[in-house]
Amino acid sequence: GLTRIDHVGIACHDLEEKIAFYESTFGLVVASREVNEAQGVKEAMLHVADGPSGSSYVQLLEPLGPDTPVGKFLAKRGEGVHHVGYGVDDVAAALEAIGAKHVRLLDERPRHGSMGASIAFLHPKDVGGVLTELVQAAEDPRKGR
Ligand code: V0V
Ligand code: CO
Repeated sequence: GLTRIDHVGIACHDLEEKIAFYESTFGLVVASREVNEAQGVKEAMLHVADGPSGSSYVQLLEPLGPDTPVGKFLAKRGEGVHHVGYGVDDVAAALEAIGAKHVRLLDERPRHGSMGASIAFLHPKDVGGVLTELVQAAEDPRKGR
């Protein structure tokens, strides 16, 4: 099952500007910055809290181009919440279980996510309009960071 809210993904035009906003407004601290070519994003994870099953973050997302998931989202809807990422212990097992429930999987098998995690997305049209991500944290880096 789901073990925590791992992150809330927020689409923005200017990553550096939004990082500065979250730092100065909420006092959050950047835990990681990455470019993920396969996902078409430049992203930052800002640490929010640690819990018994791992940490939670705000993920700020800037598109690498207009023809990417976040680029298309920004053109259509503007800046705002793009997806919710839930923690799972085993993303492959979660995909199998959820795929059997008539929820379309955008990823048949796990892909590379932020901070070494294994991730997979579920179609927003099958989750009440919410793009949903499953996140299996890397063993070492994410827990208790
Ligand atoms: C699109 N739609 C959304 C949505 N994006 N609804 C809710 N939340 C979103 N984020 C709606 C859109 O309004 C359309 O509905 C419909 O889905 C089809 O959208 P589209 O604009 O035609 O775009 P598509 O179909 O080409 O692509 C949409 C999907 C795509 C969701 C399939 O964005 C995707 O595969 N996303 C998964 C990968 C991703 O998002 N990567 C970036 C984050 P109407 O208007 O027809 O009703 S990477 C990340 O989080 C990482 C690395 C990490 O956490 O580690
Ligand atoms: Co994400």
